[in-house]
Amino acid sequence: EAVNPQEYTALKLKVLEWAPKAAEAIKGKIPEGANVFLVPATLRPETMYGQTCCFVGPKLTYGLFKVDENNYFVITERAARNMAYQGIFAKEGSIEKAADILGSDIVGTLVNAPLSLHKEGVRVLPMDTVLPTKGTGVVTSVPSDSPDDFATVTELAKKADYYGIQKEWAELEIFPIIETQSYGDLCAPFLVKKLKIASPKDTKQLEEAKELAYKEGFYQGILKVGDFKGEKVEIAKPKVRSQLIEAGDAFAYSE
Ligand code: A2H
Repeated sequence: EAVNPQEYTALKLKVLEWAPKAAEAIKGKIPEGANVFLVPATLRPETMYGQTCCFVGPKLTYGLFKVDENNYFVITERAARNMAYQGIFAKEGSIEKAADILGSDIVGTLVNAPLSLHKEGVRVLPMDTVLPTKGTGVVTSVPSDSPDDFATVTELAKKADYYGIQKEWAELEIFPIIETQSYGDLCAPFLVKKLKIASPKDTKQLEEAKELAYKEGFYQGILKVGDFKGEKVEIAKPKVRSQLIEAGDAFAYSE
């Protein structure tokens, strides 16, 4: 655990179509027509244009938590407790859980990913390395700029049957989002190849790739898309974040 509080951007990915088992798990537990959101926590809001899927830990249990009469979040219970004390739920200080849902049952669900160039929505996919002790236990995937995400979508596409998913869910086009001097405009795929990372289990090299990608992307990167196209990442990052928050598509979450 970090000593300093980590300030995340929590993004609201609205459920468009539930996977059958998740639909079963929540049936009759929330009012008809209520909105449900998967809520990943990210440190890189400026990369949200590049979302191609959303990860959950297949073995983790998530809760369906009430935000207000019409809105519910799918997150870990741990994150819900934190949010309850950050003024995020209508009823401050307490949590109201409508249902439990197993991560693997959410896989296949179609969600809307704010700012993503994939406007048709993205799928929820399994990621074995999701930590239950960090963020919300939900991770949005940006394979252009996150080596972890790229290694995972590559593995999922390679072994789609084994993971019980449709191959095309893991093969959405990876658009360039950030231009960098050293690694081109697809930083994560470049570094994964350069460091010969073969799977999400190559944790040591992934750690190094993550470090390199973060430094280069943050301090040297230039946005290639969106309203702040042409601006340095360092400058554009808070602007993209504010835009998401003002649109009601995200909120500040810290732990
Ligand atoms: B980041 P820190 Cl493009 N388990 O978002 C594993 N990873 C998690 C997580 C969890 N429970 N919760 C959040 N994360 C990921 C974007 C991104 C991220 C990019 C590049 C790097 C990057 C898209 N995925 O993170 O330990 C989330 O992925 C590199 C560190 O709190 C979140 O930001 O520093 C980041 O890890 C938070 O990690």
